[in-house]
Amino acid sequence: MLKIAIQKSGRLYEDSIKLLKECGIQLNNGNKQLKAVGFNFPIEVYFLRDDDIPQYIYDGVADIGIVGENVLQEKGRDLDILFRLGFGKCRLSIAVPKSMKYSSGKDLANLKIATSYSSILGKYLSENNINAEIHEISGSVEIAPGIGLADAICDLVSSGSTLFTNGLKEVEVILQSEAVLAGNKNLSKEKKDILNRLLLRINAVNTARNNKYIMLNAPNDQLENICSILPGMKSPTIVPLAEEGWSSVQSVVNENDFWDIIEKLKQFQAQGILVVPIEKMIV
Ligand code: PRT
Ligand code: ZN
Repeated sequence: MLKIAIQKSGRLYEDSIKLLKECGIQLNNGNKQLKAVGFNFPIEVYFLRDDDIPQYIYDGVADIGIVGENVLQEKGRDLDILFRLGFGKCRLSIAVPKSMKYSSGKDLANLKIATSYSSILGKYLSENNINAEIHEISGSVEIAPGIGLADAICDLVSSGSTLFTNGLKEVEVILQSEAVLAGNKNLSKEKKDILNRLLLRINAVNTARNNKYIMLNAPNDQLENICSILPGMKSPTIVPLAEEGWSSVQSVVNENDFWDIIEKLKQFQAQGILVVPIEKMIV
């Protein structure tokens, strides 16, 4: 069995469980026990605190795990990053009180910076030749300047509202992070085989999320134009309509290009455009 560690509760829990489910893996219990077993796939799921996941994988207690890159880098364990999962996105940033004048990293010199990420911050400061003091605390970092414990902070930011409500401004982004699938570097042949099966599924789920299936009707004299902007997986499917001179075109479009393509399709006289989500996509 392949052993995967995921967060027991917290921001990555829901998305991690959802991913396993979308990969067709059913668990005998998904609910806050120490572990669960997949009954239609050879996998065992361990529910842990995110901070412990890199060490468990490194020690081989778990083979792979889902964890934020921020935690992975902070713990500094030598693991493989197998897949960037696209959820749990955030950044690790330095923030200072709104009233402080700030123009560059040099302004951090001699400040006391509170953080739970002393290793990443330490590396950043030394790489940039900034001589600042790191004050390690384990939680509620954002209140440190307000209570006089530190001059600045280094913490995770997503919407920025925590910084805003604490009178802080973001001045340096030192890491962009998302949840990743990390793995032990020395997996057995059997485990690697299971992992490859899992990766095929994760890839299919992720590719599907980033693409949409599109169907439309178009006059035949516009088909060449329309096909030039709808590459599809191999090439678009074209089916004649019952009405003379018209065809139905079906293809796959990437989420990022979506609105640009729709605007062009309208220019090329496309009608009745239908866009539907794709559940799985194996290319
Ligand atoms: O109990 P356990 O140790 O497992 O969980 P935890 O409390 O340490 O972690 P948790 O569940 O809060 O976060 C898990 C992971 O989610 C992190 O390691 C990140 O990879 C990712 N993530 C994504 C975030 C955020 N976004 C985030 N916004 N983790 C924390 N935050 C916090 C941040 O620390 C700050 O307090 O949210 C606040 C800022 O959010 P905004 O939206 O106000 O900017
Ligand atoms: Zn944690």
